[in-house]
Amino acid sequence: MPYSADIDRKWQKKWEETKLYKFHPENIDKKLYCLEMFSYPSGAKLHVGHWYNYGPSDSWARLKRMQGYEVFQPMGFDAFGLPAENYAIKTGIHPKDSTLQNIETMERQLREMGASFDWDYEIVTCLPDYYKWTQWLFLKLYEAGLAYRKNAPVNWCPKCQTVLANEQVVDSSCERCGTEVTKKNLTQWFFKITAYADELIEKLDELDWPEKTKKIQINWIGRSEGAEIEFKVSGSDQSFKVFTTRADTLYGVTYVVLAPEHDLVDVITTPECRAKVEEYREYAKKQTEIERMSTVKEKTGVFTGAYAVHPITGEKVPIWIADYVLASYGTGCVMAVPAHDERDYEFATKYNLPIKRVIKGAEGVDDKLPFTEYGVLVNSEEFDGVKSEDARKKIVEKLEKDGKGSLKINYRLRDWLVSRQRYWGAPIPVIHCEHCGIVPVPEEDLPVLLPYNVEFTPDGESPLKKSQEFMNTTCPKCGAPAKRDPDTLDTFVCSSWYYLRYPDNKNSKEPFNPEWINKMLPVDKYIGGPEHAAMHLLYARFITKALRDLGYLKFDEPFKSLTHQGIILGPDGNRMSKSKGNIISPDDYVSKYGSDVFRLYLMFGFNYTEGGPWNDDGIKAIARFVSRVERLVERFNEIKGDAGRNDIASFEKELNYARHFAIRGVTEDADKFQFNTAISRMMELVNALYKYDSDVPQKNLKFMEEVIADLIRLLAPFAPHFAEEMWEQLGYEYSIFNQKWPEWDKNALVKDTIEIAIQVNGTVRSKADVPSNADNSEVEKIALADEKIKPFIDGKEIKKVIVVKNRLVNIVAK
Ligand code: ANZ
Ligand code: ZN
Repeated sequence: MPYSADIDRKWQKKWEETKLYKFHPENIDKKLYCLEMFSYPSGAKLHVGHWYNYGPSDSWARLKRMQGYEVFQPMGFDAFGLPAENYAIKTGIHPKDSTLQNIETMERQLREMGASFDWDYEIVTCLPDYYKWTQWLFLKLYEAGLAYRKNAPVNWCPKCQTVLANEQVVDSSCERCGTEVTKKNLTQWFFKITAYADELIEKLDELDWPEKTKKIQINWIGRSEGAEIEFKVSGSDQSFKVFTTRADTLYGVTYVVLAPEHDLVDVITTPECRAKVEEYREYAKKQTEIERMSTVKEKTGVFTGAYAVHPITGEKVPIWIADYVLASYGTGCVMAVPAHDERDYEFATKYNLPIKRVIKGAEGVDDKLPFTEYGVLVNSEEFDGVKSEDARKKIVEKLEKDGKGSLKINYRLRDWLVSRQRYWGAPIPVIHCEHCGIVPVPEEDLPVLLPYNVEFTPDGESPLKKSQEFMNTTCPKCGAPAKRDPDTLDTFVCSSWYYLRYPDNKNSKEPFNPEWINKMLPVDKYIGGPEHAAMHLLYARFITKALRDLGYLKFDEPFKSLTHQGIILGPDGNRMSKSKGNIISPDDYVSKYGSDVFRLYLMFGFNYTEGGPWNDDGIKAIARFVSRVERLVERFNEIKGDAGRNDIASFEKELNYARHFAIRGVTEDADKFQFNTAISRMMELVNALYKYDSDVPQKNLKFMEEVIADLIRLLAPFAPHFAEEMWEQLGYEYSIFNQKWPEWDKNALVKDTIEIAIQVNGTVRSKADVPSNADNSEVEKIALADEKIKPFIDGKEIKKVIVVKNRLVNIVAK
């Protein structure tokens, strides 16, 4: 029976009946935690992306299983969040109903894909037995001062009617729906991820992660070393601090700039300037932060009428407001040095502000600008020969003595905004009491259940606010009537700790047993999309560190090793989408060729970490390869009773070489997720077996059987159903996945002869096979006796013969 989807079903059934993928906790010393980012339960069928995420990574896990690891490979669903809620708004189907329905469908399809997940460890984040512990996590962070509430201008998506974390704003638009994001002042909950900024950078060094991802995290955190310098407001007792990375340019300051939103603006603006300042503040409010940071946008600003006093020279410099200074970075104030900063230069030329050059050879600024009396050239006077960096230090030291400045490190990273004004999420487990303020829900009262009957059409308010039943409660502290928090948690909170729950998913007393979890984690291999570089991966790292500091975990990092898969694009090179009509459905291929052919093709036709535009040119070649293996097994079953030989002759040696070459190649390449070359090695081995079959009339059948068995073992992780079937047809015991992964024999890979080049005076004139164990004088003899070089040395004197072992012989003749 040729391989088909029927064979897939046969083995899936058997695997399930025999619990083949069961994780055995007693083998903890050999555990390998292989985790694929869990899925979002969407209603549609599994698409190529799902297959590409989960197929090859499953093959990797199967490889590890055969190599003797006790693989823990769980799967679950990231089930709260906007898509289900938006779908519900559109269709009227409750998010809980649609989500649970989708999970059922998806789970079935994942099983049909033949992925070796141990479903006993499944988690679903929207179910109370999970989100109870998401709420627990919130309370622990709250107790530790790592969760706090504050009023702040936040990113607001007018379409989704909810706040967004900075990370969820892409090109000033909502990551989910593309609507332009605005700012809104709201009281929100934050997690203090900034407390871990330094460690989040430093510990990256220890991780086996793609360099690009590390860089994204470093840039996102944006550590910046500089100084805070105090300026007094002239004629008042007010003062403000600026953040600068270039204290060495302090003598070049000719004006200062406050962010338009800065509190001091109201206080210092003079009556004559007030109207203009107010008007400008209104204008600035409408700009997004990204627009304001843009280098191409023309700089604008207005004068406040007030002056600041230069902390060293005592000179008066005008105070402006301008939108290129952000309220949320540093101190929200900048000392402007137009001679050495592009933005300041552009601004100063536009508004006719003075420019003082204090550093020689600075780029981008006219070199002929005069030095004024306060302009200090960094390599002159007291700064004679001092490098810019040292000048920075010297100036800060000088300021420090007078209490006017100090070193300061700033971060771009902001605290993580976790509250959402949406329905489909874990309720925030606090109670607001008129008398006691914010009171955490006692742990024994968790979970705070998300009510089912709620009007969730978004109107900017939290939907839960409309549910009296939910909102009204009593204060756990004083017993007075009190209100629940109407907000829900960002879904990234659910996914920031799920890897800790899997190995202990049924624990009803605690989120996980710490002793057990400290044995099971960190995750040995994490596989998922590169789009999670700045959000999920940063949040998960932060939560791990916070729980470590709270005494629950003994490790610093959740994911030791990380691999990103690429993306399969539509045949037109665009992302697959319904609107572009370029979606490729795996189902058609799977029903035509069987899931293993489809899976093999995904690994063979693409470079796993890169992906690329879909094309199915190669899928026929893969189908042919599979049927070639099938025929080989059939053929062997036909001839296995024949009289054979027992000795090892040269053709056996050749086949043995191909066998061990394939074992080494597949083992090494697949381990690095280089599946395409691994599959090529197996194809070569199949060719070698065919050649052996046709060239050698009287075969060593025992040997041939060994090679075929090794081929099927090699194939098993990549074509699991098919390999299981072939294994059975060869008459072996179930299951191939309990077989040991073959090892390669170094000696079989030593070729008897090696081809070397023969040069005369540096030009290659011939090639020759020499015994691989020949010494230099033997090789020299063979080279000199070579017929093809005769014409080039005849009549000449051999001056010298140079032998480069295993590579070439150069004859110097004159
Ligand atoms: C004077 C100066 C002179 C600066 C010079 C730069 C070059 P990073 O590296 O990103 O930390 N700055 C500080 N706070 C700002 C804010 N809230 N909005 C906009 N710009 C701000 O950048 C630090 C530099 O960005 C600081 O150093 C400051 O300008 C500006 F030749 O101070 B500098
Ligand atoms: Zn109270």
